Amino acid sequence: MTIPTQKPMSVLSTQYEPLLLRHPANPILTSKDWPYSINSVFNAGATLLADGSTLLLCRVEDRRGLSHLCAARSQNGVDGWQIDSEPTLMPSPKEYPEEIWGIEDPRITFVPELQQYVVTYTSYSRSGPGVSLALTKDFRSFERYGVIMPPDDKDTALLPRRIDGYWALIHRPMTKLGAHMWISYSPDLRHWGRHRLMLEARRGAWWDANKIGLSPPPIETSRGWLVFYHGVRHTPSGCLYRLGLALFDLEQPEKCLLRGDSWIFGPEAEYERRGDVNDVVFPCGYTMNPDGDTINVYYGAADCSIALARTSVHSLLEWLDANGSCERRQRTEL
Ligand code: BMA
Repeated sequence: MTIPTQKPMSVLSTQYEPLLLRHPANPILTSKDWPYSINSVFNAGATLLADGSTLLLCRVEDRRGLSHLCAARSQNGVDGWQIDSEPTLMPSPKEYPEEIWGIEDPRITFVPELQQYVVTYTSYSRSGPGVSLALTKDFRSFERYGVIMPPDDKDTALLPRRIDGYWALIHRPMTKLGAHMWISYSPDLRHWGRHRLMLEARRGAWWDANKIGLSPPPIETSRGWLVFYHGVRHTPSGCLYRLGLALFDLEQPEKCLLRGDSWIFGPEAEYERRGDVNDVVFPCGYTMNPDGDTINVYYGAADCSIALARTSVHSLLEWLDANGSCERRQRTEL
């Protein structure tokens, strides 16, 4: 009797080289760490402070279901977190009615020209999510600009420098034809125009069909803006949030240079697969190590905790060179 020959491992296996490595201490922050009573903590913006410590501006959901933002600081970005004893930025619906149902999912950009951090976040209004902006020097007092993109819009970050004299904001308006990433320009951070489509959700069975959005703020590299974005796959048992990668032109950021086909990070660990919302990895921030290459990605896991994964600029670019293609070519293939 002949025994059928086994297929080689590479064909049978579903193994792939992970591009983002989960920290063994994950999840690094949960509701149990909080100095006051909360439901959950997730989706944190991240930045390095002047003294080299890490600041996370965390989305905290209270036990009514409404979110506010709370700062956590750590010397090494992994443990020893000093968490503000009370909320750092609360919704102010009296002055800002668009914040009636809370503020969510902050992204932080340090802007050298302003010597300030610009925080963009979702304000949950009666008409749905909109985009709000605030400036801060220290994450203790904030100058609020109010809503800058009306509902339904979210998943926003500011680029750290002007492009051709204008500030540039990436955001994700909802349209009848899908949820795509757009970029808009402003002379003063208040008035926005010159709206351009930046990256389209794919269609059909793709992992990033119909709904995508920016994840952390773009990373400026010598080859372009490196962008992590999330794709939302609707399945009969709920949504699957995964992460993809694309590269955009430095001086024309609406121009996509490379876009990967497969996702690079998805819910696998127990704390990502089970929570208030199952199967969600949702990064809103990263920090860069002094080597200028290692990236610490902070992500919300299953809308319940904050976790950390590490990667590097060179490995992300290498992966895009091997697995990415030009957006224009893809469009014609759709
Ligand atoms: C998105 C946002 C995120 C959340 C995710 C999964 O639309 O609201 O804040 O983590 O859904 O619930």
